[in-house]
Amino acid sequence: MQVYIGLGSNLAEPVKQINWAIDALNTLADTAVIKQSSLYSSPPMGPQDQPDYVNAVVLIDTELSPHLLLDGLQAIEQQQGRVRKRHWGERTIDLDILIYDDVVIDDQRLQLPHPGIADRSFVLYPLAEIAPDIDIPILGDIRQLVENCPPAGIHLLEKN
Ligand code: A4P
Ligand code: MG
Repeated sequence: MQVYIGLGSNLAEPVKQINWAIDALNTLADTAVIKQSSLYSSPPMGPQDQPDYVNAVVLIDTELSPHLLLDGLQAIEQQQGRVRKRHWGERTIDLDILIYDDVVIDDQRLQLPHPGIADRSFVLYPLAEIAPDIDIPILGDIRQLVENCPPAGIHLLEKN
C-alpha cells in the first residue's frame, strides 16, 4: 500500500529527530520509505510560546494494516522520547498517517485521511512536493488544496 506519513518536530534538534524517524520507518516490518520531501520550517500552529517546527512528508510502501502501522508509528514516537504535554504543544517527534491508499476510516483511534491536511501548509506543501498529482480521498485534488491554503510563514529549510 502507498501511504503518506507526516513528520513534525520542534524539540531536541528537530532535523535529527526527523531523520531518525525516517530511518526508523525503514525498520518497520514489511515497510520501506520510497520518497522523502525536503525539510520545511514553520511557526507553531497553536500555542505560540514554543519553538518553530521542522516538518516533512514521506511516502512509504507497507503491508501493515492502518492500525498496525499506527502502533509502529507510536512505538517510534516513544523511542524518540515523546512526552504528551498539551494539545498542539511541543514534541520531539509527531508521526501522522496522512493518507493510506484510498482508505477512509473514522474510529476512536484513527481517522483517515488525516483531518488536518487541508488547513495545514506544513503538511500540504511537503506533500505536494512529492505527490503533485495526488487526488486525496474525500479532500480531492492537491493543487486545489494548496491554492486554498495560505503559506502561514512556512519556508524551505533543507532541499532534498
Ligand atoms: N489519530 C487519529 N488519526 C490519526 C492519524 N491519521 N495518524 C489519533 C496518527 N494519529 C491519529 O495524536 C493523538 C491521537 O490521534 C493518537 O493517539 C491517534 O490515536 P497526537 O499526535 O498525540 O496528537 P496531540 O498531540 O494530542 O494533538 P493533535 O491536535 O493531534 O496535534 P497535531 O494535530 O499532531 O498537531 N505547528 C507546526 N508549524 N508544525 C507542526 O507539525 N504540530 C502540532 C501538533 C501543533 N503545531 C504545529 C505542528
Ligand atoms: Mg500525531
